[in-house]
Amino acid sequence: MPLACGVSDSDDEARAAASAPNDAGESEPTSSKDATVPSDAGGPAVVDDAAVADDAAVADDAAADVSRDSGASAAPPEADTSMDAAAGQDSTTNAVSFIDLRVEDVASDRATVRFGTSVETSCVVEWGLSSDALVNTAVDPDMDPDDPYALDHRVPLEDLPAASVIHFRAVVTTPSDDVFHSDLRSFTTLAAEAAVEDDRINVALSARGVRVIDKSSNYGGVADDANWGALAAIDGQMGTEWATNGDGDGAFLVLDLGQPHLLEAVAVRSRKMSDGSSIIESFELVFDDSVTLGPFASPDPDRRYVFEFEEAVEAQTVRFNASSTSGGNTGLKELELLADP
Ligand SMILES: [Ca+2]
Repeated sequence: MPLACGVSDSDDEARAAASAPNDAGESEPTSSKDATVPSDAGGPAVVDDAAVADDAAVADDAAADVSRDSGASAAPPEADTSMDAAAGQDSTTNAVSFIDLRVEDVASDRATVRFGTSVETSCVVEWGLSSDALVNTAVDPDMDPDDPYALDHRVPLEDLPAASVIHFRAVVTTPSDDVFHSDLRSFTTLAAEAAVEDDRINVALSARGVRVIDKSSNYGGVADDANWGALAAIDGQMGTEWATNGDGDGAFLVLDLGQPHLLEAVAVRSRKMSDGSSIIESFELVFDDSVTLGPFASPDPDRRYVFEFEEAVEAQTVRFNASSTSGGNTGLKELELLADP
């Protein structure tokens, strides 16, 4: 597909250019930013300031960003345009500039990358623990697969390691399939808060053979194992989401755990969209079509709620019903059912 082609072509160039100066210890714009931003990153604001200041210094236009993307910081912008053209992309008149690329809401395990583009694009953010191994890909939850192009982009990164330097860049695609990369950036996640010990296991994980036997819908009618499909609610990752096709309060999901379990608690985190819709604010659970518990209030989609049952419930099938929502493409980042091992 066009995105993959474009990405891989300039990947090698960007990585080679980005890693060489690091190894040599030279002070080159991309590597010095990469090295200095995390060191004084006491919090999101510092990262933003540093990033914005750096942008301003090199002129916040398409040439600067695309230039740094290809790593040819000493080369004139024309060289980058021709580089894209050489990769089979006619981007001479379609150069995309990245506007105010920044990191917000940095926590111990997550952060949000935000930026604008000068023309409408679809986007992903590639991230990793090393600038030459951006092995993870995060998407914008607002992105409509049928019309994914927008000027403003908000990409949550989830499941990040605590107290770690996260390297990332934005990759955008225009409607004509031209691919552009932002410069490499980095930030440092916060130290982990003292975790409450919980040696129970999540028996709702798809990796344990748990099946989705019914659901209200998947966004766009996709398969359960596709992006936005129901299995994304039980894959153990906050970075993936099950989204319904506008089911609002009618969202539901039914799991077959494979065998009866004595369930002690449920953990839930809703999805959310930037317009405030799609949040499951409360829900109930129905066990083996007989016992109903809830509603449980889960109003903050940035939080993983854990609800302890007054008495453990033995069940093999569990139905999750949204009770109240903010409407729209409601869904879940993750649904966990906790039991003793
Ligand atoms: Ca998930």
